[in-house]
Amino acid sequence: MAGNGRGRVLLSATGMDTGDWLALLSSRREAILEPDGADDPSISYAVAWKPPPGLLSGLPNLKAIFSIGAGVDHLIGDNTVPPEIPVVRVVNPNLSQHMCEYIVWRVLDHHRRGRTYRSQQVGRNWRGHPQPTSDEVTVGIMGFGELGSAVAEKLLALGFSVHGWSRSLREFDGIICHAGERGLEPFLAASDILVVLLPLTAATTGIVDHSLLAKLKRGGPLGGPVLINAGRGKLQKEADILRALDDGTLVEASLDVFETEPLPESSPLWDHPHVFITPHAAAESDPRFLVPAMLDQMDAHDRGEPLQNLIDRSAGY
Ligand code: NDP
Ligand code: OXD
Repeated sequence: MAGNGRGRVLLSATGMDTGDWLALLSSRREAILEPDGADDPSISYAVAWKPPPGLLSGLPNLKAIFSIGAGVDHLIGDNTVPPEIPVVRVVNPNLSQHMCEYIVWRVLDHHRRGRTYRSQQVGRNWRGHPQPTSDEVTVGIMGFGELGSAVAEKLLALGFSVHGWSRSLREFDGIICHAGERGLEPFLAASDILVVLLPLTAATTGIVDHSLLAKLKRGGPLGGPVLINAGRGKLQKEADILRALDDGTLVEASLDVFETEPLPESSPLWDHPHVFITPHAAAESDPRFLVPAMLDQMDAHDRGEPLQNLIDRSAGY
């Protein structure tokens, strides 16, 4: 145990700047930055993003793992993470706000013909196009959880029709909800813009393929279906997305996540005129908002209170 009688926190974050995370964690608890702390019996909690395999199984008194992201595929995919240790994921208004901003930005850009007008500007071309209203456009949100439902609320307020798809059937005012395999086809058939906010699990890997895209609504007011993926890159098959864009199955795509990240320079997605790319930047975890919430949970757990936002290992998210 640390000097004040409370367990230490181990921070392990691959591919990220850890300075602010460590400083904020250290403001209320003793915190150690990996590679220090391996096998340390004084560590009670780990705060982790893509930790090195084996690290978390070596901590004899670990009480809980806090994922630095909402997605936990970085932990679930590592079979050295001890199955009996609870995993807390990020559910936070700041993260939801960032994701809402990203999705609303991309939906409106596709809806208001951003690509067409940007390319016209290059040619100094003064030409207007018919503009549907938002209520003529249906946005289908695939993955209707914390982020999907927050996004749905913003899109509804803008007047879009919204459908949601999840594993279990949800109820949400103003939204047509679908669930499971049986609900997938009607959900896709209603969607002009498909927003993917699913977690990456065994059941969702590669789900966004050509056959799925071919089931999206045809003949809608945007000239064809649009894809926005801010969930995980391995949900999508990029070769299929390119084929769908080239054969007219899709008209445009906004992609924030990729099968391989960073997106390799050789990827044809970079040059595709109908693809808009951001570098997994839709909703970054901001330690100023997330660390205090993690520390509060650690304190509450030490007092014997239950942890919030635990993942379901068997479902994989
Ligand atoms: P949640 O767990 O709250 O929601 C996940 C949703 O997906 C739920 O509605 C769930 O159904 C549904 N779902 C899961 N598996 C299936 C399935 N097999 N079939 C149908 N529906 C399924 O997650 P969040 O909303 O918090 O986050 C979603 C994902 O967003 C994260 O896992 C992460 O990958 C990604 N993300 C990306 C970021 C970025 O910057 N690009 C930032 C943050 C998150 P049910 O409601 O029945 O459980
Ligand atoms: C997350 C992410 O899962 O940033 O939170 O991708």
